[in-house]
Amino acid sequence: MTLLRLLWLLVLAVSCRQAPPTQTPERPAATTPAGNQAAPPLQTPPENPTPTIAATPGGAQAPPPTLDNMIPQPVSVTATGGAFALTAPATIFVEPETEELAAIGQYLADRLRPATGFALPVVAAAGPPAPGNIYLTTVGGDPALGEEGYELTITPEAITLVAYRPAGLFRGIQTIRQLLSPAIESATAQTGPWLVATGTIRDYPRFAWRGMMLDVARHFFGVAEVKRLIDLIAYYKINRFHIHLADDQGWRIMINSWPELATYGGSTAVGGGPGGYYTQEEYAEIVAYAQSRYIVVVPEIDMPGHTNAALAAYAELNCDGVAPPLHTGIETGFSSLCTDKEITFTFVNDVIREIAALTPGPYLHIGGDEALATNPGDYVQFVERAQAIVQSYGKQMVGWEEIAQVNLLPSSVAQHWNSTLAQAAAAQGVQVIMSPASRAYLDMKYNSSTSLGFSWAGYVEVEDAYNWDPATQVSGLAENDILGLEAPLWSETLQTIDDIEFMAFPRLPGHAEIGWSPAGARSWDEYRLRLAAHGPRLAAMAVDFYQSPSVPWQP
Ligand code: TNX
Repeated sequence: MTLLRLLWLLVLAVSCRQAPPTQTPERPAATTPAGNQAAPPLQTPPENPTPTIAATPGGAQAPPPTLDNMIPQPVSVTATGGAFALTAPATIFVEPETEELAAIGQYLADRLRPATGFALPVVAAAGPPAPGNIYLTTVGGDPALGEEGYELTITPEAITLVAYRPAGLFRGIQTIRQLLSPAIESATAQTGPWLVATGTIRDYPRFAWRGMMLDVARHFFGVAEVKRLIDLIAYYKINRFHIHLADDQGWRIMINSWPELATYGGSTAVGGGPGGYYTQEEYAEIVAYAQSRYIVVVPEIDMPGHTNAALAAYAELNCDGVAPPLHTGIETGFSSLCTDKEITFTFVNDVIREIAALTPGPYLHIGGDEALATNPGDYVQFVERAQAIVQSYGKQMVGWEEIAQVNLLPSSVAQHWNSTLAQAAAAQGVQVIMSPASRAYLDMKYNSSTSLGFSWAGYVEVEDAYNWDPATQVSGLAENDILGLEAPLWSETLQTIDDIEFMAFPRLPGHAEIGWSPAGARSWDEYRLRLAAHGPRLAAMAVDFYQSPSVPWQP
């Protein structure tokens, strides 16, 4: 019998001897998402922080906890064979006492309270707390862990999460969530027990850019839907949310100096539905929500092509001065801003100025793809001016790989999707984000019977989405040319959050792992088992995911 098994039997023996609880645990008051709100004040620790193993009616069937089923796979994991039991008196201690750390502690408490029913107060600590608690700290954090790395130590007495920077604590919290049983993600009180396998994890990302893109232009998705998606991607340690805010079919953000972009240009969608747009306050709310999850929002206004919505809203942006009708089809490549007119650059400057002012992150994406209706010489001149405008507002320009045809600033970033143009970007010393359509496009169908999505880049089964590597995908691009990867979700065929979830899951966790975990450690045969264990987690989060037959899903 293994040591693990012995310890497990011991935990069960202790828990079975306890009487079942006579009352339902007290439910905490409703909590609001951290957002950009000030962190709640730290609370006083409860009188008796000594842990007891929770009674576990029905818990005897629960499998022993393991450190085996994390996505992304951490850099190093050492199991010690025991278990920590999270119980009702537990407190989340944070050190040092800052608003930022209090908010991170509160975020963890908010995730753990609904299923456990525990109060989980968040309290400032001075040094490691008494047994039975969770301790989140940047004190003594190893600088070698970088911005997002963390070290997690679980003993039978405590869960201790140490990071060099607060973002590392936030990423480590996702690991803690994944080490608890899937029921922890349930929105309603569950039985437990809430055991975490003991051991140590040291972890940090391979790539700085691990993104997802949502197209809100072809179909519009509201603030609540976007926030839900942000929460789901945070669970897999994704750190960039690229939002495609304007395309032929819709302009989705209010620009105060050109209001009809949103009010008219945003008034419909693919198929002729009502469309919609974010007010500047709503966009700022999305940005702050992402920021509280250590996710940088990358806003994209696609130019000079993919601009029919803007051209329809303002006749003066057209070379012939005539506004085209709104576009509700799915064709691309037919629209262009008029690069010969100075008003076009006034427009570009106004749009970039307003969006830059609302966006704390360093990046502004100007699109630049499929400008088939723009003369090539005009394209070069346009992108170079757009790049200078982006720079003048203190931001770095990101563009689809077609921008490699112009002189790029070293700080600009090119996004590979479907050509070898990214090589030209790298040759200029520009870093590349990898979004190869045949692997990373979340709008590609899984197979011929997937009703949503397209198949122009092929079918992308869960295995195809996992089995690629950013550093070997395009010849001539090496690891140090690559900033990271991103999985774009285009929305021509998607109308609801369920549609988004079905196309993103379970491929997105694979991309998250490719971006985070060391390359050498990855294999589909091993990954599919970990992914299988995420089925119940996604189900507990009510995610509508594709149950690929190539994954042995756990019930
Ligand atoms: C190509 S990827 C596009 C998008 C479409 C997508 C559909 C890229 C830079 N352009 O405009 O929505 O294909 O899969």
